[in-house]
Amino acid sequence: MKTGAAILIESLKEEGVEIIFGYPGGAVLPIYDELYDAELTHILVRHEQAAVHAADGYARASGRVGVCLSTSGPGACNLISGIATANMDSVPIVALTGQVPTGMLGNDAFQESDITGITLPITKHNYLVKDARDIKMTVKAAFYIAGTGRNGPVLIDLPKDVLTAKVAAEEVLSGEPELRGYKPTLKGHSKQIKKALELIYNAKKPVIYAGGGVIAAGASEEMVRLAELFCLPVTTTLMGLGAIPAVHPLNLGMLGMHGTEYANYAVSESDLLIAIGARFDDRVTGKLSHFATHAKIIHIDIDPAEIGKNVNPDVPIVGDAKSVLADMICLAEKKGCISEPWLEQVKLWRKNHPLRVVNDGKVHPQNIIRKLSELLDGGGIIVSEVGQNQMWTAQHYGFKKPRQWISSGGLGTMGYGFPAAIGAWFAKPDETVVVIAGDGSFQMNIQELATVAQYKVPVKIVILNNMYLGMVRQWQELFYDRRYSYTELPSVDFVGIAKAYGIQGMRVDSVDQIDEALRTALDYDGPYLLDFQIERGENVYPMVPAGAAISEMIGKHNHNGGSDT
Ligand SMILES: Cc1ncc(C[n+]2csc(CCOP(=O)(O)OP(=O)(O)O)c2C)c(N)n1
Repeated sequence: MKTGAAILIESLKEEGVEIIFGYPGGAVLPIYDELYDAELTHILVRHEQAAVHAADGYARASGRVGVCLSTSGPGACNLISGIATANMDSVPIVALTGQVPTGMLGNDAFQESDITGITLPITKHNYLVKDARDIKMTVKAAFYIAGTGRNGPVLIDLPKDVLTAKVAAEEVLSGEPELRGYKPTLKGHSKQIKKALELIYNAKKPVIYAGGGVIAAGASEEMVRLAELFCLPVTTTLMGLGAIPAVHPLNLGMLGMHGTEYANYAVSESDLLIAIGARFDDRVTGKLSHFATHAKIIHIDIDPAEIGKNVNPDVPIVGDAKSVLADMICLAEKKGCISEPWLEQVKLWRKNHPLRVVNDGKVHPQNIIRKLSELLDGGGIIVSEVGQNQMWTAQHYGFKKPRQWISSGGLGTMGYGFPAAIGAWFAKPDETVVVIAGDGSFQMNIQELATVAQYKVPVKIVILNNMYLGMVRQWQELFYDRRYSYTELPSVDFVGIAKAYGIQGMRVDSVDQIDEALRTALDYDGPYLLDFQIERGENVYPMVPAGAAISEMIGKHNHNGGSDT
């Protein structure tokens, strides 16, 4: 006879789970009792929100399913923004929650919350397990659903009596779960693929618009090969950074609200947009009716629900990006560079409209990120928080490969970065993991300094400290007449706080300290916090105001390469 909790742990191990991020409580005591001597690593975070973000960071860095565990009621509710974050960015996680005993469900019992009801719209699927015999099959199905098709979070709610129930081994349901109606389409339709190639052959101003789906599908190599075959310029979304090396001559960087000017011009002028694993998010398209108006559109996506959601493509292809692109490359007739004048035009835009960096002896965040990129040679795993820090990092770090860049894109969750960096390090302990944070975001999960100290997680924490909720302050400056309503943050002694947790740190307030400070942190054998006092009023440019066309940027250059604003 085995308890439900024992079956759960066994099932997790069968799925190859090696690490769980969690926080205990009454409803999950049976699971914690099993974990006491299980051959499974459990990381005790200091807030359930950090558990789910860590599981998410682990999943993004490794490509495997991340797992988190919380108790019922308040514990489960603390997972919500992390589950929603994973859902918006299609990250495979399995969240395990405790629940009150089945007999008390619906009674407003102590620490009860209807977590399957609450998370229904933000999970790919969720389960309330009412019988211990179902645990194994449920775990199997959950991992399968989370990690196939368009990846996403799955929640399993486990009532306490189900966890303590004893079941004979032969009673445990096993085998392959039957998932009626769930059959992701992996292979693209060959006729559509041929049509797409025809459009490419005939294009004069083509652009690839690559999203996070390229990285999720492991399709970067194929994407770059297709681009090289016909010399197609590539722009990526925030989530697609790393799909093509930053230094690749065809790479235009990010597009959209804080994209490069040249990417936004290229997309606006294009006559063919090849969207791969991207979802035409409003931060990318700006005013939809003005987005790529001259372009025919090919849309490749694994999720049929994405096709036609925001734009109607001329050639829709449902399938796994890796498989579709491989088929395209196979069928492609070699035509060489299809449009030299277009490449020349794009090059000219790039030359005349570069991202701006200022070297005036002050501490500017762009320079810090460029220096970090130089010192790590574009390597490492770079995790960001949300706000200006995120956009500066996206713009200026020279990412080389997929799964190097971890950031909350769709939901934009402050407090995500620090715990996600912890999870990423557990996935890739040989990598240098750096979290770049705003002073506001960092304070949202600052308690995880304790977790870092306890497990000696050698993450490097780079705070771009402007003593503001910077991105909101930027909007207030530009669109609310400089009325800085509740966005100023008082100075915090972050180094002192780090020290209190037993973590080393340094405050940096002059430009000539930047290089040495970064080197010190990177060389240090353990976690290290750098508190950079950056120019307080610095903005992220260029910027497409909400609701404008992406070619209408604030902070752009004039066409000779000089400054407009
Ligand atoms: C949980 C959460 N609350 C509020 C916001 C809205 N928001 C977006 S950016 C931002 C300011 C971020 O400030 P900070 O972390 O200091 O970073 P900075 O922009 O200064 O780099 C806020 C409040 C959010 N994205 N997430």
